[in-house]
Amino acid sequence: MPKSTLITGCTGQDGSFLAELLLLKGYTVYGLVRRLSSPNVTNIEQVRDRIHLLDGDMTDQSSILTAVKESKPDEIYNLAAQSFVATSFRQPVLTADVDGLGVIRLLEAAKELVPDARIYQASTSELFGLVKETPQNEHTPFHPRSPYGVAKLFAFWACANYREAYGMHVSNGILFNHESERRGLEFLTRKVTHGVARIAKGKWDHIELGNMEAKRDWGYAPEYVEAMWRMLQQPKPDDYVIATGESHSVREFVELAFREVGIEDWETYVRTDPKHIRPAEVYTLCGDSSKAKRILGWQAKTKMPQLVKIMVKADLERVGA
Ligand code: NAP
Ligand code: F7E
Repeated sequence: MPKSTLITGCTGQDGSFLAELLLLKGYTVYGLVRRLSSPNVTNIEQVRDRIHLLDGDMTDQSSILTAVKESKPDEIYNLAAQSFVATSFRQPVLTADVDGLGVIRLLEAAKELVPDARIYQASTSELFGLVKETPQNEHTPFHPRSPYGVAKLFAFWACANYREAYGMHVSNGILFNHESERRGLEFLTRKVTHGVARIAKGKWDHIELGNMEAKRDWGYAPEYVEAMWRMLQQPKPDDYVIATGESHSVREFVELAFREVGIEDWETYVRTDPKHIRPAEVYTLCGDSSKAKRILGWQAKTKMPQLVKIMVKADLERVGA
C-alpha cells in the first residue's frame, strides 16, 4: 500500500516542490486547495493530474475535517499560510486565523480522525525576530516582530502542546528563508530577480525597495522540502532549525543579481521607497542547523550566490527576448 499524504498549501512554492518529491517517493498525494475565482495552479501544473486536489480552507473546520477524512493521511504537511510578513501588518486578523487558529483546526481534525498520522508544521525563523543570539538554534528564545511571527508562534506552541498532551507525532521545522524560481513576486529575492531581468531586457528602468540593510539566511527551496520529509521519517517528533548558516544583506543580494546581467552601476536602477519599510523589522537572521545535520543528515548545498544565479537565469528565460 503506498503511503498517503495530505499537503496544505500545495499550490505554493514549498507545497509544489514537496508534492513532486513525495510523488517521486511513491506517495499518494492529496492537496488542500482553496477555491479562487482564477485557480492558482502554475506551480503544480506539471503534476496536477497526479495530485488529488481537495477543496478546503484553513479558516473552515468542516472542510479540513472532510479533507482529512477523504485522504486518510499517514503524513500531513501543513504549509498553508498567509505567508507574506508585510501583509500580516495590514491583515493581522486573517493572518492569525489562517496561520494560528488554522493549525489548531488541523490538529483537532488529525486527533479525531488519524491520531497516529505524522504531522509537519511550517514554522519559521520569524519566531526569532529581534534575535537574542547569533546564530539562532532550537534553544534560542523567541521574539516575533510581526502579526505573522506572532501567529506562527501560537502555532509552534500548539504543535508542541498536542505532542505533549496527546502523544501525537508533530514536528516543527523552523525554516529560515528559502527561495526559488517559484517564489511569489512580492518577496524580496524574486522581486529583485524579476526586476533585474526586466531591466536587462529594457522593459523596466528601475525597481523600488525598502530596507537595504536587513540580513537574511537565504537557501534553496527544493532542498528544504527534503528536510521536511526527513523530519517525519524520525521515530520521534521534534523541532529542527533548517538554514544555510550564512547571512547576507538585501544590498548584497541586489548587487549580485545586477552583476549576473552585467550591470555594475546597479544603484542607478534602484530606488528606495518608505512604503516598503515595515512597522517593525527583523534586522538580521542566521541559522545554526547542526541538529538537522546530526539527526536528519541534512545540510544546505546551495548558498546565496548560487541561488541568485538560479533565480536570475529563470527570470531572464521567462521575460524572453
Ligand atoms: P506560499 O508560496 O505563500 O504558499 C502558501 C500556500 O498557502 C499557498 O498554496 C496558498 O494558496 C495557501 N493558503 C493561503 N491561505 C490559505 C487558506 N486560508 N486556506 C488554505 N490554503 C491557504 O508559501 P511558501 O513560501 O511555500 O511557504 C510554505 C509555508 O512555510 C508557509 O506556511 C510559510 O509561512 C512557511 N515558511 C516559509 C518560508 C520561506 O522562506 N518560504 C520560511 C519559513 C516558513 P493559494 O495558492 O490559494 O494562495
Ligand atoms: O523580506 C526586506 C524586508 O518579504 C526579506 C517569508 O517567506 O521568510 C519570508 O519573510 C527582507 C525583509 O521575506 C523589500 O524588509 C527590503 O527584511 O522576502 P521578504 P521575510 O519577511 O524575511 C520567512 C522566514 C517566512 O517565514 C515568511 O513566510 O527584505 N526588503 N525591500 C523587502 N522585502 C520585500 N518583500 N519587498 C521589498 O521591496
